[in-house]
Amino acid sequence: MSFTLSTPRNIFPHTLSANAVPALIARFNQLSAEDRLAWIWFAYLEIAKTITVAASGAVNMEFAEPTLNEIKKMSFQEQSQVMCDLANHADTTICRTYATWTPNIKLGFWYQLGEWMEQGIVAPIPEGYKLSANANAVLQTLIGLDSGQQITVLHKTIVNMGFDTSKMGEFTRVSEPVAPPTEMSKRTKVAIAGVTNSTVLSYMNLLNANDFDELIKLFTADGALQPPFKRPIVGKDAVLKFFKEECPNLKLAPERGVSEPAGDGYTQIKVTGKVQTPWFGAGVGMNMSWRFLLNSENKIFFVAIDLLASPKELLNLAR
Ligand code: 45D
Repeated sequence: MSFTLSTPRNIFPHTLSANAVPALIARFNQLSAEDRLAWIWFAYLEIAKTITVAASGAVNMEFAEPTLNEIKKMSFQEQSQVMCDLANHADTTICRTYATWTPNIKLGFWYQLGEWMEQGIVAPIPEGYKLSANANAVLQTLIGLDSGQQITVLHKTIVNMGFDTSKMGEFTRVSEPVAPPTEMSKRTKVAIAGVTNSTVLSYMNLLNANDFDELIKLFTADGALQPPFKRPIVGKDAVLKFFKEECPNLKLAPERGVSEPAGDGYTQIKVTGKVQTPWFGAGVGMNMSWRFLLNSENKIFFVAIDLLASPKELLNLAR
């Protein structure tokens, strides 16, 4: 038996991921640009009732600053136009700039605009704006999701805005400089009930320490990582780039797992637990699973990370 990329997608096939998230995003994408913008505003207000967003420490604002300053100087009408253009994936200079940013810079940009909208510096959602009946139904569905799923929906909608990079030809991605890894003396160590595999434990500990150069050494040369609701990222270089651009300051708190042979000297390990993002800290613990496929040298050939359908799934370690 030999392993290809399609094999590991079938390990622990009973893992129930949060399908409510893509289902809701598909409905969101059907709304008009104005409705999408207003929808996010209402969604954001709803979420802010129970959890606090913190930009400080989560993002370095300097990369979005020139664009933000440009927007600050515009009239309300022009500002509304820029925001609608972003929601509409229009072909404008700002939409092209936005498209080059990493997700974190995009979040920081909107965080700042949101503050300015509240302070009256940027055009607010018109007072008394009424969402269409359809948009309101989509909002009610969001309100019914758990907070980890809610912030994932917001994250996705923000990342999807701007011009389509696949239509841009050559461009340089703008990402924040990589912060140095946590000092050895300040590192933490996870414990996972049912799992003693050193690669899996190191994966968690090195990711928590932002030590991406060491973390990538745990992978095989053609190793792959599949983030929630995405296609797998394949090969060490691509995975390392992803870690550096999109994974600083995450907090992984794995709880339990199961390990078993998968044939040909391979081992499959499923771990479940919580993950925190720097944007919400301990305020939101996302229910996650990691499904690892390790080769006979204990290197990661594949790891799939999923947002789980419900807290009940944290206990689902069945094959
Ligand atoms: O349009 O093991 C306004 C991997 C109105 C790596 C607004 C991982 C108008 C490997 C309100 C102003 C990464 C896969 C907008 C693990 C408007 C690994 C603004 C998992 C847009 C575990 C709205 C990591 C705003 C995970 C400001 C799962 C919204 C990380 C802000 C998940 C929303 C992180 C924010 C998530 C959302 C972060 C800050 C889901 C952040 C979400």
